[in-house]
Amino acid sequence: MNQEQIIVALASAPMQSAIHLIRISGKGCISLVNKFFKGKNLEKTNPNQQLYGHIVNQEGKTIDEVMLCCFHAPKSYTKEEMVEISCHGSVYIAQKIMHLLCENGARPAAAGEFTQRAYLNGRFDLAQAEAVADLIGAETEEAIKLAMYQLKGGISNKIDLLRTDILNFLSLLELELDFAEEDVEFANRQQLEDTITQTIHHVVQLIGSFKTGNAVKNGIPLVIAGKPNAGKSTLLNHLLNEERAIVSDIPGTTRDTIEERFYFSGLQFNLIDTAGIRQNTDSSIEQIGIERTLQKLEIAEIIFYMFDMQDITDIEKQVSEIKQCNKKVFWIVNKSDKQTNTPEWEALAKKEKIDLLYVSAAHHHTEALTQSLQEYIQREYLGRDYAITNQRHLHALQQTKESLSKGMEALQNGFSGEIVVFELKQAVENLGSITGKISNDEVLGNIFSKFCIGK
Ligand SMILES: Nc1nc2c(ncn2[C@@H]2O[C@H](COP(=O)(O)OP(=O)(O)OP(=O)(O)O)[C@@H](O)[C@H]2O)c(=O)[nH]1
Ligand SMILES: [Mg+2]
Repeated sequence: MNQEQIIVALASAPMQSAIHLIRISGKGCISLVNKFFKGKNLEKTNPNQQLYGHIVNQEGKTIDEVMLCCFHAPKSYTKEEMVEISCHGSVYIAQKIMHLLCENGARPAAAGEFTQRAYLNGRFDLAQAEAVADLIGAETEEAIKLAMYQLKGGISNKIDLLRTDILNFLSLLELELDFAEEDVEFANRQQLEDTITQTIHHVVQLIGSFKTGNAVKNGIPLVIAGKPNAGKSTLLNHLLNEERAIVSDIPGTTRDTIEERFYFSGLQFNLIDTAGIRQNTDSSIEQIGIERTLQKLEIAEIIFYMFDMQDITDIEKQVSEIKQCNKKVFWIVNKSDKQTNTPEWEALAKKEKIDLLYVSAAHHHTEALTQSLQEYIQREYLGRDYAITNQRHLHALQQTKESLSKGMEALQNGFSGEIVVFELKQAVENLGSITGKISNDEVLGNIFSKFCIGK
């Protein structure tokens, strides 16, 4: 991608709307727009102010009435000279203006190219640039909170501190190698071991935070499972507050899985209603549905396992099968409106060492469940100031941990300085790759291509 060229793109969504925003960036873009702007002379007016006028084509014919704003380098998003044109919200008009500019020296921007230029021009580091995409994609309070933290440099600062600590020792060890013949020791071995131990500890904490970060960013897969007729679809409808799934008293009503987004306590869940699990079914379609249920249980992070309070047969078998999934399970006893006496269920709960949550999905009495879910997500997912949300960062941190552990092993086993230096260098490089201190064109291309055009 040529950094010298003027780029242009629609920053608003390409659909009919009240106003469209066209972004133009690159040296000479003010003079380019000025050729087609009827109003003030853009080259002689102050930057950062809204100007009223018209965009006209080469024949002087008006394309649209617009407001525009010029920015001088480096005081713009890309740190380059920029113009932002607000035109009427017709895609056709916006395209005509962009076409006019492209015919006269600009070119269409690639996805994320404005942010890429901002990064290359030093506006922010790579982790912060990635946070811009997270912020745009954020759909919940928590997602915004984590993206904002990263955008403000919170994650980058943590990474930089760890990297600097290791880098300092690395320099001393390299110096020792330079003076190998004199057998000197610049790096205090005990301090080095302590620093590596502490760094591993922090890296492990960051890796652990990915569970929260990923859940917040991509939603938590939550599967409702149980025997046919337990009331799973009734619960789904109640949680979504709409008649999404068919409910009937015929066991085996839900055949295929039903997936919907569900927002709860500032988090997004991928709520999945499934076909009831039973052993003996003659229907091959129902059998396929059950197989899909089992697949969904594998990808679940949380399972709502539902019993019908009036059916206490083979509960132990069901519990043991679901426990094998190794997921967080909420054990729900539904239809509690029909029966209040529960000694059998309580005995079962005690034997199986599980907590039972009594609800009535049909009568919208699910407080026991929602309260328990609330407590769980508060404990497991919320209340963190920061979390890694990015797969790329996670991978780099895992690599860092591996290198540091190997470095430590080499140190403790008295291996040669070269090996320790090699591993610490790997760790420094991996940490640096998160903030973009070390990066290559391929990595950058991959990151920014996931942005929208115009950002
Ligand atoms: N009394 C009572 N009936 C309920 C309750 N919840 C669901 N039902 C009834 O139980 C029957 C089965 O409900 P569904 O929601 O279709 O059950 P399901 O678990 O999705 O069943 P499958 O799709 O066949 O696996 C329906 O007749 C519901 O009206 C409840 O809390 N109380
Ligand atoms: Mg159902």
